[in-house]
Amino acid sequence: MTDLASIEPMLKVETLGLRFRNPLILAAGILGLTAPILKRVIESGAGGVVTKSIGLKPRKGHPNPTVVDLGFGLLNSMGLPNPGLEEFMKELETLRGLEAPIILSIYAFSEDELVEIGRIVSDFNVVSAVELNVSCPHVDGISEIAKNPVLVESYVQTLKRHLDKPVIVKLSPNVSDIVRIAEAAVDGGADALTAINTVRAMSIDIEVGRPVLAGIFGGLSGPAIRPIAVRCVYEITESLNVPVFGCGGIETAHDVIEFLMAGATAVQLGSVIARGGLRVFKRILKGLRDFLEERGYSSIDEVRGLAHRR
Ligand code: RRO
Repeated sequence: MTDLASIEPMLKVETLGLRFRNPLILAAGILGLTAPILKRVIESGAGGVVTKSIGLKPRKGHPNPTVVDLGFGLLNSMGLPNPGLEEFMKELETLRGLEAPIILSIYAFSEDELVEIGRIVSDFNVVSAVELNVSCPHVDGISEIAKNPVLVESYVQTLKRHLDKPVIVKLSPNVSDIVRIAEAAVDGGADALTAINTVRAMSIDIEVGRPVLAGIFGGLSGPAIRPIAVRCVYEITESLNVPVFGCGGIETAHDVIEFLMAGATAVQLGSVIARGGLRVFKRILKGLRDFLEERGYSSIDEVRGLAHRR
C-alpha cells in the first residue's frame, strides 16, 4: 500500500486560503450525494471534494437513461437531481472535522435564489468554499448562463455579496471564447475557476434510430475531452492571474502533470472514478511522486505553468 504521508509534502496545494494535502480533488457530480461516500473519497486519498450540484429546492432530474458509457468517455444527462440545500446540509453536517476541504457545488435558476443560497451557506462552516455551476450543458435555465458574460458577472457578483466564502466558478467549454467568460467571472469577484464542465454532445442508437439519452443531449466527459480542457486551462491562465482547477478526462499522473504545466493550480477527477473506483487516487499520487523524484523536482509548484514559457 502506498504511504500517503511520505508523498504529500511535495504535493500540497495552498490556495483560496485553504490547504489541500494534494492536488487531486473529487469533481462535482461524481459520488457526491451522501456523506459516507464523501468520507470514503477523502479516506482514499483525495485532497478535497466537490459535492454534486445542489439547488435551493429538491429536484428529480431527467428520466432514464441518463448515463451511457461510450468507451472513450461518459455521456450524461442527469438533469441536476438533488435533495435541495437544507436536506443536503443535514447530510454534510456529519462530515464536520474531516482533514480535506469540502467544496459545495451549487446552481441557481435566478439571482434571487443565489442570494438565499449565499445567506444559508455563509454560516455553514462544514463547507470551505462554493463552486458555482453555471455550465451544465443540458439543463434549460443553466446552460445559457455560461455563454453570456453579462449574466456570469452578475451571478458571481450577487453570490459574492451574500456569501462569506471563496467562490469558484465552473466554466463551460461550449462557448467560442472561454477567456471572455473567465474574465467576466473574475470581474464579478470569482476567487477561482474550474475548467471545464462537460462538452455538449449526443449519441444515437442506430438500431432504433433514436437518441440514446432520454434527454436527447448530454454532457461528454472522460479522456476524449482532455485536450479541450487542457487548452481551456492554458488559454485562461495565459490571460488571467487566477487559480484554475483543471477538470476533464484526467486518468493518470501524466495527465495531472499536463494540466499543472498548462497552469492549473490543482485538478478535479470525475469519470475515471466512475470507471476505476476510488483506488485511482493512490495510484495517481504515487505516479506524481515518481515523476517529480525522477526529474528532480522538489514539489508540484515547480512544474506549474511550465508550458507557458517562451
Ligand atoms: O446533473 C447533470 O446533468 C450535470 C451537471 Br449539474 C453538470 O454540471 N454537468 C453535467 O455534465 N451533468
